[in-house]
Amino acid sequence: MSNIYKKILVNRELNRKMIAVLLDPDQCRGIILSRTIAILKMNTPDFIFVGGSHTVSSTDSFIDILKEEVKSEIVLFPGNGSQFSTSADAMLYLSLLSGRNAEFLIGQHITSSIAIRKSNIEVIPTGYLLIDGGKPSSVEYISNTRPIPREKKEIALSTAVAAELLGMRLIYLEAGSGADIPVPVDMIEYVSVGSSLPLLVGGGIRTLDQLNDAFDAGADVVVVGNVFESEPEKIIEFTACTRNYGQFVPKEFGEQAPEDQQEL
Ligand code: 1GP
Repeated sequence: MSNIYKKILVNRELNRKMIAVLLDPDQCRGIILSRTIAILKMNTPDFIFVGGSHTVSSTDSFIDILKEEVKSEIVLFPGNGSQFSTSADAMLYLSLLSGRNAEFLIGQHITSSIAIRKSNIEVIPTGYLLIDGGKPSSVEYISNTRPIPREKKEIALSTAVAAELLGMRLIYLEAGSGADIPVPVDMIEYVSVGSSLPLLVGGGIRTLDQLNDAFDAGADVVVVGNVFESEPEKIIEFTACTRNYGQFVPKEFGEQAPEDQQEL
């Protein structure tokens, strides 16, 4: 079994930031998939997340293709229990704690629990918090829940601490794929300081400044998907920026990470 959670904890301890490239099997197909794989072969992000809130394509075959071609660990980011795949290295076992829809708090988990237990997949219980990203998100629509308002950082923190007390291992602050505006940095900072779990942040991050802002505010892993669907080449700069985060890199090194920053 993989030990992706341990890798997150170790990197967090060393203040090494991580990036997850999110691929939705429905969106990443044909020529875009080929270009994306070619780039991922040369630029290995810490993780590839696979999933989507409304994915209908086969997760299994998509992961099998990726595993033949790329080295990154593959983590399921399922929109529902049907997106489970034994081909992945790990899965985020997501509970949509910002909402009050029992189906996404526990229902989908019951549907998939026996199959997950029989598999050899690493399961990472994750408190999933949807934050208002400036426009209605697929998660909001599909789950029929409301996001936490952007200015309510106290609610986000209380929810994150509840996740911690319930025994969850990660917090994911999500503005929704393609959000107009990412999770506010003051909310990331508030949750990061007030809770002790590793923090994933995603939704609407399109630029290196936004990536660095999320890291500066306390995100341990930033998840980026949408922008790579139209411009997979951006994976190169996002991966390099993450590797070099917080380090002085002399110009002659270009985008090559110093040896002591190579991944675990
Ligand atoms: C969505 O947080 C992820 O679940 C990534 O969001 O697709 O907007 O990068 P984007």
